[in-house]
Amino acid sequence: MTADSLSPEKLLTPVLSSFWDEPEPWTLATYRQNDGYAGLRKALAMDPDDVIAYVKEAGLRGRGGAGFPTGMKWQFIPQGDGKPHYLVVNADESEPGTCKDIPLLFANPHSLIEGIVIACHAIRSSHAFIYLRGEVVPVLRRLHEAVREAYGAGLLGKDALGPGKDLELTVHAGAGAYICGEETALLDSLEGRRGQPRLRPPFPAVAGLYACPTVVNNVESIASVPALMNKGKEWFRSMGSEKSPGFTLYSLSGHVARPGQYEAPLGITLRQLLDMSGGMRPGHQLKFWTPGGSSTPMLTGDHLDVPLDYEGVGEAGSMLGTKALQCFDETTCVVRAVTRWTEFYAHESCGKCTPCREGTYWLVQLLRDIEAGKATASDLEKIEDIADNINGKSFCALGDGAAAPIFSSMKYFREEYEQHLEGRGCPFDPRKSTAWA
Ligand code: L3W
Ligand code: SF4
Repeated sequence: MTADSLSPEKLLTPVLSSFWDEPEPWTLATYRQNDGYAGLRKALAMDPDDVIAYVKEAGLRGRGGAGFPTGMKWQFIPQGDGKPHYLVVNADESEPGTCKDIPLLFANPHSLIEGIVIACHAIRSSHAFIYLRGEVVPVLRRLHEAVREAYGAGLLGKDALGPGKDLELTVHAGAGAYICGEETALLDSLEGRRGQPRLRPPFPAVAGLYACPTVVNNVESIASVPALMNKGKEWFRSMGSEKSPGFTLYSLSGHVARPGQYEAPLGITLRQLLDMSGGMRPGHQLKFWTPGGSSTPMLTGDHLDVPLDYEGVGEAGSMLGTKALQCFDETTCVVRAVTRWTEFYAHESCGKCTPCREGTYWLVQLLRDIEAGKATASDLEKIEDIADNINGKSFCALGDGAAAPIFSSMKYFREEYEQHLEGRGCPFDPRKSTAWA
């Protein structure tokens, strides 16, 4: 049966979110009642290299934005090198619109802890870290509580990975800088320095935390491993597509009738997700959307049937990114949305490289002028030129992410930019329009 022929509800494949509605789903007891730590038992009975091979064969790809194969990343860790190996979980979720890891940690922290123990067994690590976005204090408390429970149950700590094989897990709260979600800036921050990206290569797999081999994985990537180990790679591959298999969390937000987390196979479409979630808010139509946060080029209503996997969205000229589907209807001014996102990138630019530090600042000045009706046609060429000088010429992905909404909005909505020029200002301004009524 193809995904197209299934009813909207049948498309849902709740795994990580399967018991979020139960009372206190975050406790070890509830997790165990729902098959919790069954995958770990299977993994610990296997040779570490076989666990890596199994995850590779299952085809799990990183859920943090880049879709890099998880098993391959684990395999990069050199063995027999005499150095400590580290696992660092990137829980610094801050990409605009992205809101999957925080709810997952809040509702089901043990899926991450179980995944961490499995991954540490696979890469032969005895110390793992969770780098959590610092602002989410309730999640920090819940995570600490879950880690305490896991230590109490012997799932972490002495002999956690077998006789004589201890495992420590440290939870670290960041201080609210978006750039610390970039893996090497995160490592600098974890080491106690100002978080700024490092030159890659060497990749963290070779020289990461304290210059030792380190796997940096997203929360959802690691949390997906226990179910994969427990139910098997064939079960995992029965969902999604050949190159992008498995289930995943899609975060729907914006002008939709029922925003929230929808767990479904990779490769379904926004049309199917909107069918599941009651569509756009009543009486309104989709104007533009992002597949994975604002760093992924925006798409339009013409792209409703693009498969949400790394290939389909790529072919449409965007990236799947974090699967943060922000949906905007016809009442939204695209210039205003892009200006707000660009203000975010300018504020969060770490300042290490000139194209991003200077370019994002000037983009904001020009976009604010356009929004206010103070710009001319030559300013549109200027913003394209500046975005061109940021894209591919910056030190890390934040620069490319800042350029993405400029290029994609100019591609699809150039006319709307033009409508703002030379004293006209925003056509969506409520004082001029009834669009907001
Ligand atoms: C060893 C090699 N390791 C690559 C590893 C690398 C990393 C992973 C992916 O950015 C994207 C970004 C955001 N030997 C390796 C290797 N690796 N080659 O593979 O690397 P990369 O460079 O493709 O991506 P990245 O630097 O991890 C992630 C986009 O995702 N994004 C997500 C943002 C997410 C947040 C958030 O809040 N969660 O900020 C959205 O679009 O723009 O392009 O581990 O080490 N030869
Ligand atoms: Fe810092 Fe921006 Fe350069 Fe990245 S692209 S290193 S965030 S200044």
